[in-house]
Amino acid sequence: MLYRSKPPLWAVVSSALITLVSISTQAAVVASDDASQSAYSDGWQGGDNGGSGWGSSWTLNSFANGGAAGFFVGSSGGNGGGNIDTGSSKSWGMYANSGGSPLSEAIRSFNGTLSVGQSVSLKMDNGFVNSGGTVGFGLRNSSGVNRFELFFVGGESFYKYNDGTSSTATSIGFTRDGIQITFTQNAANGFSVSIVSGASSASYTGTMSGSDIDRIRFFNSNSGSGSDHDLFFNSLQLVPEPTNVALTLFGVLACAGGVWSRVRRSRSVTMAESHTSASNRPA
Ligand SMILES: [Ca+2]
Ligand SMILES: [Ca+2]
Repeated sequence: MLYRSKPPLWAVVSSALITLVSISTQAAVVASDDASQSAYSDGWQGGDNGGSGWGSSWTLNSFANGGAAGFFVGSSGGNGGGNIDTGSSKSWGMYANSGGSPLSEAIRSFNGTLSVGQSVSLKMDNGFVNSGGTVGFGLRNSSGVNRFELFFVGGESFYKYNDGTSSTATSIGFTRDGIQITFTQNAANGFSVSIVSGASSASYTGTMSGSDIDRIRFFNSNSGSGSDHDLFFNSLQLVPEPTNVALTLFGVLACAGGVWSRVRRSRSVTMAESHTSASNRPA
């Protein structure tokens, strides 16, 4: 009876394996892409599926709305300042020229849902942004709801992020040299985001209203006319592999299982000793 109270090894292992398989099927697959991949040698079009690991090809939407909007491949040095290019001077370009309320947006799905421990990183290089324009990216769920956004609003001084509830200004100021952003889901609804701009960097943590991110959306809403107003992205990555996330959790589970096993064993021994003492006690 007492011996049976110790958790059998098969129960601990099967429980951990069920958790591991569950996490592996839910977590997003490791993925990467950049503008120097062959899919973009003829430009950036809807249906392009460069890199590897993604849940979909690019969906590119442009809404002229009285202006002009669209996509191209070129050097992000074209908007002034430095660049975020890969290969032979290539970045993904987006324009949304003044004359109305033009919008260009590029959307790509992950192969799975972003899980605790996984990160999305990318580079963004915006040009000037007219007052009334906004450029940036959002991490969304399958219904298109933004769980997190990072952007620059024309006329302001600093990049901002939005956790789905409110916007917060970062300490990273406007630049045309490009910035690198790493977003990490660090808890069920928690995130951390780090931004590197030249020699400056800043990190923030927060809470989202949901943990079902499965796609990214780049957007240029009316940045303005001229190549110095173009917006660029590049070097999009999703890491680590779900097996690494699962194995880490497997290790935690196995460790917890071992501790639990020792606690139960210790209790059993204590109970066995007291039982022996009780049974040896004179009636
Ligand atoms: Ca192409
Ligand atoms: Ca630039």
